[in-house]
Amino acid sequence: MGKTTPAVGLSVTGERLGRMHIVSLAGGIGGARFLRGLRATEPDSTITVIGNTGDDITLFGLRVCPDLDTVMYTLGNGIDEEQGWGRAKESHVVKEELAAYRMEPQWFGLGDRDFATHIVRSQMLAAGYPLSQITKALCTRWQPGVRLLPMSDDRCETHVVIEDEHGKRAVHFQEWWVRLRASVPAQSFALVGADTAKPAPGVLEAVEDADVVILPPSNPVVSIGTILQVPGIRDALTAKTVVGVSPIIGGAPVRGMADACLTAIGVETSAQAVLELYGSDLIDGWLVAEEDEGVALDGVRVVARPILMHDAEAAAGIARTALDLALELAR
Ligand code: FO1
Repeated sequence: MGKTTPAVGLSVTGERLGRMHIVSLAGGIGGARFLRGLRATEPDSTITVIGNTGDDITLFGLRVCPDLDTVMYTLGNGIDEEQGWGRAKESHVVKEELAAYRMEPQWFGLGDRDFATHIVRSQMLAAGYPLSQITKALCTRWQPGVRLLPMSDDRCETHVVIEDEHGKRAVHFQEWWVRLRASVPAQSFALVGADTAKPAPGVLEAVEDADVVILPPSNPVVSIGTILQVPGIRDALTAKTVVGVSPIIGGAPVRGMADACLTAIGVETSAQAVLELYGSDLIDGWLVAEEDEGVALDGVRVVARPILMHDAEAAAGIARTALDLALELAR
């Protein structure tokens, strides 16, 4: 079933030979929480996270990378746990001052501590550093315990085509997601810049070197789907053993607005439909909730178990199951 023989093997006494290399694609909140579980269940393995940068936005002259920051803050213990994004113990004085100057947009909540990250990133971008090196520098402070790579150093932004009283137009993903709360149906998504984007340095090598690849329950359209659109990444992954965790339980997304995104691309909101969206050329194993155990697709091993990440313990258990399934399929 598996397409590669993992570098790890089990010696005759059963211990693991060498460190396992795991690659995981991640979006925002759900992905970051899953990765915390993956790291907890595999403290000795190296984990390379390929982060979505389609959500990135320039505000007040600063480059903001929400999904990279959510992974970095969550794994670095700086996240606002209950919000799932942004910094803990945050204040918003700069935001209030910007509003006093009638600066727009006011609908995106940038906190004072968070601003420092965007100032460092923007200063390094202006000095000519690529996003991958900047992310590495920021992670030196946060020590997330994984190697965090942007999917690309090239600018690729998800824009959303909508039609409302102002006519048909494309808005930045964050405006659709945060200001509109996806209340206006997305007619389509466009990953601006995808056709000329290259995988960031180290991305293809990490996939090539991986023993297994795990897809967290991130948004299959605007997070995982975005990363798969960077030329070269999806092809590299199809050569590996890949196990994904369904982001849909029953007929609803666990969090976020994956249903609005799936509907926009004409895909039903179900664990079966997302598996078919990813395809059996990419997915070897698929974790679904017990209520979805009827999900099936030729060439894919489907495992049903609780997949709600209600706490860190649960996330680690789900990650463990995904990893064990991947190792079994990789043999
Ligand atoms: N999400 C919101 O719903 N409202 C916000 O005001 C908001 C601000 C924000 C600032 C920095 C950041 O890194 C993330 C932020 N997010 C906010 C979350 C963000 O829109 C999503 O996490 C991702 O873009 C989707 O995964």
